[in-house]
Amino acid sequence: MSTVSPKDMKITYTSSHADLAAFHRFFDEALEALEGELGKEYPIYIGGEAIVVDGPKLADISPVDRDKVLGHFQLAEKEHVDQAVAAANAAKKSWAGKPWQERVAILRKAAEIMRDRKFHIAALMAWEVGKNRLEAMGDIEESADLIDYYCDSMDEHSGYITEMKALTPIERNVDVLRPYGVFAVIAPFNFPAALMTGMSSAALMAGNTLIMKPAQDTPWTGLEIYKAYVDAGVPGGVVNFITGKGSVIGDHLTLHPGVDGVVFTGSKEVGMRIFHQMSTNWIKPCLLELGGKNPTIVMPSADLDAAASGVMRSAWGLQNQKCSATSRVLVHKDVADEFLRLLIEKTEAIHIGNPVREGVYFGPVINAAAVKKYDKAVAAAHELGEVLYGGGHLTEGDLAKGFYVSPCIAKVPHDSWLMKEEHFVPFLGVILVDDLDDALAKANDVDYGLTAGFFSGEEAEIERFYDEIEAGTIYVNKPSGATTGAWPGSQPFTGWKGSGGSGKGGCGPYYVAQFMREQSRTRIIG
Ligand code: UN1
Repeated sequence: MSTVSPKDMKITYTSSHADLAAFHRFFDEALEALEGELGKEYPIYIGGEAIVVDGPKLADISPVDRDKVLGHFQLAEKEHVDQAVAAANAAKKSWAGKPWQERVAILRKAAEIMRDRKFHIAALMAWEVGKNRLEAMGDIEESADLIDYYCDSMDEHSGYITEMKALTPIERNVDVLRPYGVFAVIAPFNFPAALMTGMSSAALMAGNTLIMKPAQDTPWTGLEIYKAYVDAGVPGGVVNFITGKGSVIGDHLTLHPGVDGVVFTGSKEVGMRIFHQMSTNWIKPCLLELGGKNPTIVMPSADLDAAASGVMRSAWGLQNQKCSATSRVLVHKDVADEFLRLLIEKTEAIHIGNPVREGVYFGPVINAAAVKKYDKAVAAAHELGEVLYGGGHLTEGDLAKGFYVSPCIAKVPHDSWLMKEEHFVPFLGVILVDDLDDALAKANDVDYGLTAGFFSGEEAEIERFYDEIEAGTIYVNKPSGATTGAWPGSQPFTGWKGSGGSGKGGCGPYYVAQFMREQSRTRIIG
């Protein structure tokens, strides 16, 4: 039996080096312990105070099993948003006034706390999102690594305090990056730890105070991130935590006059609405990561088995509910038959089921609305193209209790809406292309530009892909995930065009700086 400790075991989205027997043992223990915690009620936190809202609660139901109620969360109203914004404003002077090294030290501690609790958080996340074990662990590991990486950015840049050139001998010029004030942090359901942590930790170490709002479907994982901050020493008020319906409190929060900036990951539709509405008297920072319609191109010179593996993993990991997922394949007509045969073979071999169980790769989609979206895409594919694989609901045995659909592969026309819009369900569109010109033109002919994958054995083709693809996070010949698996410090996760707001991504060297505004300080000393 392995002697490795739970904390020392490290899982990333692409790692296969861990002692998996020990991993599953620790995971089983965490799941068992979790059973005793189910069904509790959780408050919101404003200014460090736990608050219970009168009226109905938000039931946190597992997509794996609709009868499994993980917990009951508060449905915050607009007045709670007002209170949270007031608390964040009251706390901003003291937090921004702390030496940056102190903020970094507190946040590094939060990362350690997340690592201490990672099996617990991964276990509850697996139930809450319908994520498989390794993906759930990757999500919380990434969270801790994001914090450390952003802390390293602060250290490397000495807190973004830079001595500038003196124009005359009698002056001293210093450039400082300073926080904006209060940030609203709005996270999606699919990476409820990593995306919440990435956005919030960068905002915090930059010296901002926060109102954190997790997605309606994943409040519990969001709460665990809040708790890690507070337990590490982030004062209540500096972080505030509210749960509720986006339709009730979302706009009130993002458009609040007391909010100085918004950082949001979610749909392009919502992100663009926030962007257009939030700045009235002056321009406020609005950092957006808005999904993708990510292509993978397969050329005749490619290792087709590697290409099929890469597409299989990036199309079906988390049931395609990743902004980074491959949702379009552009395969050269000369190798299309063989590539599709391999892709279908690998898709057929996927273990579908309750993703909380050992060895299952593919679980349910997040909710009933996602099933509807899937049905609409499949119906359109039958009408406009040809469904090659899947397309139905899965209801055998225990699957009937959850939101299960089969992975669907369909040939559909490039100019149909199926190939232009992000569906966020397990639907993969395939088109055949004539050559690299055709592939690049079609790959770029969408509003999005987040990730892209390329499989080719030709150096000149690879260089053209690098230069001409319109996407921020690109991968060549990666069988462990054609377009997925970005990691802090290794792959900045940057959305171009409709996929992002600032052209600088999370996981990258320029991220933290975006949460600050510049101040040039000139002082005459002689
Ligand atoms: C997302 O895809 O929604 O690169 C976020 C990846 C992960 C997820 C990013 N870091 O696949």
